[in-house]
Amino acid sequence: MSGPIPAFPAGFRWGVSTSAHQIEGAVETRERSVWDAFSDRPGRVRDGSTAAVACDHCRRYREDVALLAGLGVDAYRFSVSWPRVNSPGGLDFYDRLTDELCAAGVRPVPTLFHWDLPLGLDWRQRATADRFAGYVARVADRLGDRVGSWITLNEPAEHTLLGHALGVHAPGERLLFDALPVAHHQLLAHGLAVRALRAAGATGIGIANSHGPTWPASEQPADREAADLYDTLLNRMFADPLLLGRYPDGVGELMPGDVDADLEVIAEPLDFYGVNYYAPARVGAPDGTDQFGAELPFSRREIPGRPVTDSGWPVVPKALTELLTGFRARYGDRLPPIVITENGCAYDGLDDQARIAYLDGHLRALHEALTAGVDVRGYFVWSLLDNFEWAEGYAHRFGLVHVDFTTQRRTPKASYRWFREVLREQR
Ligand code: IFM
Repeated sequence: MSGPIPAFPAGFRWGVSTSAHQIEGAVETRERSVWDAFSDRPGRVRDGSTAAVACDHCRRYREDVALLAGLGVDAYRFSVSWPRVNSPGGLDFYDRLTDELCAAGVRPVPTLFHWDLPLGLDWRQRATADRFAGYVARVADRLGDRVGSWITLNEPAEHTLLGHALGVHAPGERLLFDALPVAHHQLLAHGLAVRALRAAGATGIGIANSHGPTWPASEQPADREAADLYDTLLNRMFADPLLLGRYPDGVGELMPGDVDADLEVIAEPLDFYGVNYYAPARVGAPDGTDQFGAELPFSRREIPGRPVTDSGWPVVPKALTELLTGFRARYGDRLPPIVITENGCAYDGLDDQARIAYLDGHLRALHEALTAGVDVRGYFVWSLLDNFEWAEGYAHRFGLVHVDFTTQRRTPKASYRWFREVLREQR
């Protein structure tokens, strides 16, 4: 850290992100999702916990909006739970939340799918994409008069790979490469949702895709090939169809249905492209040590000399600059303005100086990307609150605000006060 964060352009949008399943609780007032069923299976969530109560946000949302207003963010990215919208009165909650945000001067940025698929639906089925578009139309009809920015999907790559290929997230399928249709149907769902939102008059539409540079473990051909495959599966397979209207070489023929016709839907123009960035990956040929216990055609390696967060993820801020300049080079004028829709880290403790250092470093790296000519319009920290971190349960704390999960007491951390100060200086 050295001196104040450089000034971002006027109008740059600052925010924080959360997701429904990770904070809402109140499971008894909504349908069940694949994550409820997954968490009930012994051994699937590390600490045996579920999101039944989580941050009890459905009841405490006013207190949470006050925390947002106190922080001084322009915008709040939350997700709408499809199982809740399917339940009587479910949309009323998002109606109240949206009103509360608008009254506090915080722009609502809803994500329409953040992994909590209604139980009984399955992304292997193409029909799920049509069902999604119908649900999106209902949400847009209800909230569209107050929402200026929409996000269709969160991280379809992780939902495909962790949830359907490797089985370590819900719904717990271990399909390996047979999970590819899950990716295609989510991308199709995204394109259909864009059309549904446009039909409802929306003018600010994007997606939140996770991306990170992939670094070969060595210059050996086997390592380079493994890294290239990893990059295809994690990065290009989810960005190319949206931004270039095609799959990377060798992928399209593995996808189901009339892929060319679907790609026209998938490539509907976007108003912004959301990037969730956490860390780069160093990847080599299989070395028999893969953490997922599956025979994968690549293996992730440590990045020497880099500190790691409580999730074990390396801290490499400059990789964010590399990612964004690389995106600009690959997609050129096809790339709409970028918004960083997630960036953050897991660290324990209220005096979270390591989180401050992480965010400080990444904001400087982001500024460098702007200076290099990448059009970035906003930055959202993951996350407002400590929350249910999926298969890790409550062990990994990503919040700017500490949550005591016994009392539900919220306590702003040092990073909350630091980010508030950054936002003051930027205005
Ligand atoms: O908590 C998750 C979030 O739901 C999606 N992106 C990564 C975060 C940290 O793991």
